[in-house]
Amino acid sequence: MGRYVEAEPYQYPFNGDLRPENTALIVIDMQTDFCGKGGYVDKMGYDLSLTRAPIEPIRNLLKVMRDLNYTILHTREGHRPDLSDLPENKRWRSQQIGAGIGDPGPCGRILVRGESGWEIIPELAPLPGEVIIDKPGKGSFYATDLDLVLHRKGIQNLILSGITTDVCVHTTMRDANDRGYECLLLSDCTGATDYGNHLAALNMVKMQGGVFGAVADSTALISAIA
Ligand code: C5J
Repeated sequence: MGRYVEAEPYQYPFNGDLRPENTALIVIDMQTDFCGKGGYVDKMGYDLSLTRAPIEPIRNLLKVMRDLNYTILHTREGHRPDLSDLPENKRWRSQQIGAGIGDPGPCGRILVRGESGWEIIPELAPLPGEVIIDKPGKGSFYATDLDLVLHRKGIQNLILSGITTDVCVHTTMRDANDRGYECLLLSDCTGATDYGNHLAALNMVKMQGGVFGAVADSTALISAIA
């Protein structure tokens, strides 16, 4: 008899093997630049309430999963101060929308490592010992050691939270799925700069019997593990 989360389109994980020893929660890019006043997303003119919506559900889930000794990982999107890891086209596109990566803003240089806007928001600050992955791109595996860290910890199940659902969370989930991780996306612990895109991103996961994994909310996850 296994342990399952009531999820869509199937009970997660597929094999019922859900334990603190083989399961990690990844909290993606909960940085001021993506959900704080004066950050990158704010400068682009998007509604911050959409990317701030997952803060409380994640905070609550972190407490539960930390108490149960699940592995917790965090990611930060950002670039080196000399911008040597910033593709020219990514910079150009950000300038077109008035939030040039590397340019000064109210929270320091936009999406640059070490600046205040790049920091994880205090409400969701990593605890000592929790792994932080610094990534230059949207996916959490690209140009990082995330895969190595997960393998070393014996992680098979990856639970995804953070922002944004349709960009960094989805890119990470798709890549993790291709690498054989069994993925669960949490609908209330994620958010996008457009609500329709958030819903579409959730739907995409559920196609073809769970083409990238499964979707549930944090309440369903907590009732399975608590
Ligand atoms: C974006 C992210 N949207 N964290 N980054 O540029 O989704």
